Amino acid sequence: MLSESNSSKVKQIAQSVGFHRCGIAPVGPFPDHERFREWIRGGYAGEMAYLSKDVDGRLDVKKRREWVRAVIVLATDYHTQHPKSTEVPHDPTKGWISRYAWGTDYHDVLEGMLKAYVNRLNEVPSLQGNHRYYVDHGPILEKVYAKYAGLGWIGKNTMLIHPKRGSYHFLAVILTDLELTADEVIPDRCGSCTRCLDACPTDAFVQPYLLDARRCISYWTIEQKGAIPDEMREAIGFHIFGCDVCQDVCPWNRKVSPTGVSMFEPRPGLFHPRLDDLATMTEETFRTKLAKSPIKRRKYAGFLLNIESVKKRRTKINWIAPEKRCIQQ
Ligand code: B12
Ligand code: SF4
Ligand code: SF4
Repeated sequence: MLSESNSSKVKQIAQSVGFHRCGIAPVGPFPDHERFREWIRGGYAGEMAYLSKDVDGRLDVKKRREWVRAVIVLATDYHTQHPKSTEVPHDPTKGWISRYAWGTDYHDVLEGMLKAYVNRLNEVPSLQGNHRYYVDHGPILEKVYAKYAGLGWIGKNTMLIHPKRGSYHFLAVILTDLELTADEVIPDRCGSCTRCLDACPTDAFVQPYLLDARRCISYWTIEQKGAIPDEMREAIGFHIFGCDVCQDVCPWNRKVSPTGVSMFEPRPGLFHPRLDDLATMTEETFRTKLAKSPIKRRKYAGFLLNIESVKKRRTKINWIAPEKRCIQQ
């Protein structure tokens, strides 16, 4: 059938451009979309006001783009061979920058690949059409589409998890008017595990699969504008920018091999960095050293506030009880 051969061509081209996995989802909407509405109503988005704009459009992409007939979802791994945040020895002079922010900003990397990909699609007569791509910035629930494109299940830590590649990957989606065959959904394999829920330093999970962003370290150290409130400081521990704990303890990330994408390798001084090295950085050094880094989102002043907050903490918060760790075997 034409749609099937087009679907396999779309996947082959994705691999040739450098994406690690590609799947196809129907347009939806899906039952998961209604959860989003509940999440917004519950106030769990905090100050991320953009998430509550045009909720109907976010939940039904056809409302704004009636031509969409399928959704192509692309995953790119960013795991490197470096130890996890739960494995490094406690050292009060050092902080933690989330793994996803060690290298070049994934928005830039993926957008470059997406441009090349769409150009390649349009070179094939049967694949020409409307192809609109998104990495984060669009009103699209990327994890939900990834789930329905057979790229993994949404775990209790709310991350998309692939049975062989775990969760250290970025997602991108393309809305297309091509007629394509959807992939099969991978069933949830979290089972009775609760490691992520137990290990979260700030108790950000209201219940399994439900995250209150207002309690997430990633939210406090990246998304919100001002200084970290005193009452959050101890729980945030050594985290300067983002947090990896609920992924680092997940058994599905235990044996994941490195990505091979050199742009996601840590820049000098960003893996388990010395706090004083970062705190003494001038604005000029911040701009040059962190050019095209996701850390720039926090801006120089915000980054210094984060470091200051980590320096003021008293607890050994990156220590996680051995039974809650997920040690490489
Ligand atoms: C807003 C946002 C955040 C917020 C909110 C996080 C979140 N879980 O949604 C904050 C700032 C906290 C955040 C943090 C991080 N993020 Co973020 N984020 C986004 C963004 C822009 C939107 C996500 C969204 O719409 N969330 C809204 C809520 C409702 O979604 P949800 O929690 O997944 O809810 C679903 C389920 O939980 C379920 N559900 C909800 N309630 C209930 C209740 C019950 C009972 C049940 C059964 C189910 C259920 O239904 C919901 C809809 O499917 C996406 C990009 C995009 N456009 O999709 C990236 C994205 C999700 N983030 C990503 C990443 C990498 C991260 C971090 C790892 C970064 C870091 N290291 O600091 C952390 C991980 C924290 C975590 N455990 O989620 C990746 C995830 C890749 C992957 N493998 O899953 C994405 C897809 C970006 C990308 N393009 O790659 N992020
Ligand atoms: S990223 Fe960190 S703070 Fe946020 S839910 Fe996961 S473990 Fe908790
Ligand atoms: S740690 Fe366990 S419960 Fe949490 S996402 Fe991983 S497998 Fe699921």
